[in-house]
Amino acid sequence: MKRTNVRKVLLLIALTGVLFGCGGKAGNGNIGGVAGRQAAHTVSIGIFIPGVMSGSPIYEMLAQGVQRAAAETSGVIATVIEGGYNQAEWESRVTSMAASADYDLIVSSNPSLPAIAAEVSAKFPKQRFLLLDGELAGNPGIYTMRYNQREQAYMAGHIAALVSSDLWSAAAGPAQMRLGLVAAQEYPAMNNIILPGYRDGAQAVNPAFTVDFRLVGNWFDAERGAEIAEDMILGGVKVILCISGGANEGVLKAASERGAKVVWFDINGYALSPGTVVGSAILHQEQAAYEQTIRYLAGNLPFGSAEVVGVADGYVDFIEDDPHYLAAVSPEIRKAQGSLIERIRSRALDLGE
Ligand code: RBF
Repeated sequence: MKRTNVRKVLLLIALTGVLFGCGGKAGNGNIGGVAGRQAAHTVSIGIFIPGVMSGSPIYEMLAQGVQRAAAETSGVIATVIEGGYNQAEWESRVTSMAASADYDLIVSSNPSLPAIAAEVSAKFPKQRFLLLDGELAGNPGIYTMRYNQREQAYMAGHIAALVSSDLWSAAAGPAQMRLGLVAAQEYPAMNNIILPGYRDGAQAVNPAFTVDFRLVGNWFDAERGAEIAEDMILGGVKVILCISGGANEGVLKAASERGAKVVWFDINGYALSPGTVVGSAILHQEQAAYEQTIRYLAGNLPFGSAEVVGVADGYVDFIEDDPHYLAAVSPEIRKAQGSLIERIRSRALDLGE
């Protein structure tokens, strides 16, 4: 995978597209399935949300980025379609979108979407897909851009371990060398990338750290999220990473009531509970969605290819300059975390993908 300055290239492409007012149609070989549509000079984009927007910033950022690109380009409309929490229905929802031929491009985000899009693509080969947070190479109808979530989770585990060590100080036993990870469900990116990345980041601080990994069972149940977090905290866990959509709210509440700490994922979460949220390992998904949509509208999205982007490319990050972070975490911890981030950013530390 080519990981050279993807961001700079994308910005250049974006700028070119905007300067020349690319509305998407002219010379755009990548627009398919629009033959019957009469609205000349209109490009229609369907944003498929695999779940619901509320409580899942990764989806809010997706929609915002695509809509920003659409708003800046004349003759482009973008429509949000929420797929809901029943994952068994997603393929038929996306099939209907393709069958309607209403959308030149279907945009979505989630590791399960490439397989769904491939099924739909076999039936509707002219339909084009732009998929973030997932990976599939070689399908001429599909472009994917996956984030390096090993880096994201590693940074989360590193700050969690630093903060936990600080809270327990000396004389920590096995129960004190445990960090929490509350996930909504299991999926390959969670089990094979995020969980091990989180554990490895913690073990870079101290090899004795282990992870208490638990599942909510859905992406919305805040009460269940709170119960799990409480149980973890009673067992000695002081710092919890939560990746469970709307259920994160419950984890945050339980932690703040019991003096435990939380690491946030995907967006800046410090202000949600100042002093309780001690880290934010984020994705620049709004920017990615914006840039890739602009790239599509300029006729330059390389369908068939799969890109992976990380910290050094500017799409994965850890927020170090938020006043709540400065207030919540000691200078020593910030220094240790900052040096890790710098090593990843400069590629001195290569964590793999
Ligand atoms: N992340 C969310 O924030 N909200 C969701 O509703 C959501 N649903 C998902 C459903 C499936 C089947 C999979 C595989 C992932 C889902 N994710 C969801 C996780 C998302 O892709 C990503 O891993 C996390 O947001 C962490 O970056």
